[in-house]
Amino acid sequence: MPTRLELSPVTRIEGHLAVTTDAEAVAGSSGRPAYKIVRARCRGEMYRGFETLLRGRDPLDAQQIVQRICGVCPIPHGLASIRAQEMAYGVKPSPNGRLLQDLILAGNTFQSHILHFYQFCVPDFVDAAAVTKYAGQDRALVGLKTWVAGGLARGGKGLEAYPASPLLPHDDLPDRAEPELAFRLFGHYLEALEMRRLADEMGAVFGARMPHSTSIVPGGCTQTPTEERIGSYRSRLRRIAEFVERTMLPDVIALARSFPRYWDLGVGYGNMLCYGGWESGDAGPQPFAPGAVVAGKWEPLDSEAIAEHVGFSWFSSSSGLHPSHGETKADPKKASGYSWLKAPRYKGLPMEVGPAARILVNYRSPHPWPGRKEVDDLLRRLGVGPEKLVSVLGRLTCRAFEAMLLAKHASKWLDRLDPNGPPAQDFDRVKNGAGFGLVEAPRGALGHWLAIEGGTVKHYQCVVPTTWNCSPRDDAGQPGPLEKALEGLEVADPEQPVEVGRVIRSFDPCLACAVH
Ligand code: NFE
Ligand code: MG
Repeated sequence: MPTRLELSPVTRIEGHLAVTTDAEAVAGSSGRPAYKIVRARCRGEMYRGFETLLRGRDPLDAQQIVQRICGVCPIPHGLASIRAQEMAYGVKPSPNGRLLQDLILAGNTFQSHILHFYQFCVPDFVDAAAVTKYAGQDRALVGLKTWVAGGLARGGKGLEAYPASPLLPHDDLPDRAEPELAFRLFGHYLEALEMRRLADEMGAVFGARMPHSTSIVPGGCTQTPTEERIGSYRSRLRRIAEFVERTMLPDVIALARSFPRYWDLGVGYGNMLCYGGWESGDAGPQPFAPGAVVAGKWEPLDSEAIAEHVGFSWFSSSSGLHPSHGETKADPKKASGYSWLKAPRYKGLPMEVGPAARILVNYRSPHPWPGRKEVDDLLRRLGVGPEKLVSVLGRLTCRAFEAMLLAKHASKWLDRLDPNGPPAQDFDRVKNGAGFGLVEAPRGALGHWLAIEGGTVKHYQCVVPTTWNCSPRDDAGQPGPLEKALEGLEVADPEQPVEVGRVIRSFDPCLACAVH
């Protein structure tokens, strides 16, 4: 008899994700009985309605409103809206304007990637109670040890905020990192909080404030790139670059060496989509070019081939529409529905988006890509081939690796800022027009589609990275990418399904974004 396993909500992420899996008993590799997932369903548990509340508003307000879709990745939402407006207004950002927008996005991406690994992912692999056994002198770890030990001495008091987390004593927790690795990762957990503060400060240098920037506008940015601001950004970028290269990437590699079987878990379809997105000015190679990988083969991006299915979503809208005429009609009682996410498909296929998609699409591209040699070096260090990048560990290593790559690009973008040049390009508003903006958010390909009529928003649709990754089944019954990645996964102990959490979190889901 299949066993139903319900994880709701999945903790440590933004918003409400529920995952239901059906598993059957199998002989486990350790000789004990285990459970193998035969099917999984991802459910977005809330409706937000940004696409409908934008209708009838001034399009210039859109980049402010859409940033409120998320506190983790507000900048890509703002920029997708700005790209869509720029297309509608027929304006191209000034060179400074584009660089400033990309530098603000870079700050936001560092913040999000560091958050994902240390705050969301590490607790899946490390039993924090192990820190009570720490005998070294590291001040951060000694502080953490005192805090955890105090909580444990009070019977978990003060730690109740983490009911499902390894901060509570679980001597029987399966498959956890050895103490030495645990000490190392938890020591950096605290440093990561400081790095995230720096990354948000970087965003605020040109973004005027974070998390929701007030300075990004169609045509560029309202903050001028003064020498002082450039210096302020650069000093923080240096520290982030050093942290990513000397701490985060080595930590991810150390984790990979301790849990090598996760190169083969959470694999899924392997179809990858990348919008490119980083296009500062017109000079110099950019971090990622757009494209797709389908059945292992690269192909150019065709944004007309995107459609959203709603057969299994709580929407009564027509299914299979391109987002330029997509609809958002909520139908919470729809019998076939099981999620508030739509199911975006590319040429009818479920596609994975995110750091692994950005890297694999560019790695497989026939065009020259400056990152290819560095990916080869990384793969050599890891002792795996590029096909392994579609896995739990592939997603984690790609995230840290691309943060390093991005830091190098951001440093060059800073060099190209002209303190005497205009930070934005002027433009004329239009009564009627349409456009779309494709960017790369930390979690992957993000698109906003806009139509303006009579000077106000007539139509607005967002297709968001987590909507791609955590989508429900489409009209043809094909599971979404995360649903597929969970199929066949073995769970050693259904009371402690750590494997499921590790696969889910490798996609870095953000449900606040996904349901928008
Ligand atoms: Ni709310 Fe977002 C998603 C990212 S879209 S975190 O999914 O990254 O900009
Ligand atoms: Mg949408």
